[in-house]
Amino acid sequence: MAGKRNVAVLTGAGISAESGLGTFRGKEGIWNKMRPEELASMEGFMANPELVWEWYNYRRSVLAEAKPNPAHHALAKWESACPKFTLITQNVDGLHQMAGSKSVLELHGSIKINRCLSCAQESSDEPVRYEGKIPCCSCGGRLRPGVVWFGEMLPEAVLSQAFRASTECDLFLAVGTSAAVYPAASLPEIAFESGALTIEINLEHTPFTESAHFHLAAQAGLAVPALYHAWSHCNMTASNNT
Ligand code: BJW
Ligand code: ZN
Repeated sequence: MAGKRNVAVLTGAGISAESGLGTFRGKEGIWNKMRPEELASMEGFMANPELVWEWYNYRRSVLAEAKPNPAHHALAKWESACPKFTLITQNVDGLHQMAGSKSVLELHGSIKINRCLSCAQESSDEPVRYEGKIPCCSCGGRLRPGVVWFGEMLPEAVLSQAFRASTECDLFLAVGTSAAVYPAASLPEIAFESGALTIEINLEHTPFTESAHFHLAAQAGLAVPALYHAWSHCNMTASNNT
């Protein structure tokens, strides 16, 4: 990793697993029990808003107790130490920011935000709790979580920054993502095709594994701090010698 001064990282649900948050896919993933279209699409929300709010409120309550783990902390340190560092996350949990990362490209929004279906106003007040009725905006419109569901567009400016960083970086890490959901899943491939050194950290193989230069079959909480130490060791040495 010596000389790699433009680093981009894509994180997924697996990086927060060691903080006690559930993943979508994989052995313990929620999609083993529920259909994604039921919980993470506008059609699912329209058909059963109570169920969808119940799920998001459950996740908000788990998140209220959750803390960033060593992988989140290592990425925050990496950002401060690296000349050009882009952190791209598919997660909506805010744990990167809680660990001290200053700039985070949130591809799929934030679970802490509510958005009104009528006036589109966003609020990040105390999480709305589903208590038998669907939360409403002050305009009377129905609120939804401020996340990106299947079939919805990702925030355009955020996505284009993520594409640019993946194209321009010289080291790309894919951490705890099944690389199954587009357009996020195209970012590691773009980095690989653009000539970056690509490293995947995942307990399981993914569609990206074959293209990655290295696949580290390890927990993110162990592998990311170890990689950061290795990177900082060889890059501090390199900069001291020049
Ligand atoms: C560990 C670990 C540990 C565990 N250490 N590792 C091109 C081709 C095919 C389909 C499409 C395409 N373009 C668009 C689509 C459709 C669709 C899509 O991709 N479908 C595929 C499933 C086939 N994409 C979309 O609809 C997207 N929108 C879009 O493209 O708009 C344009 C458009 C609009 C209309 C028509 C056509 C195009 C939007 C996608 C939104 C995804 N939303 C969700 C919910 C967000 C809100 C919420 O959190 O509730 O995002 S779904 C869910 O999946 C969530 C995640 O961010 C996302 C990715 O999951 P992630 O992060 O990878 O987690 P997991 O659980 O899948 O994997 C965890 C991994 O960690 C596992 O591999 C474990 O092994 C590993 N792990 N513990 C290391 N300790
Ligand atoms: Zn409103």
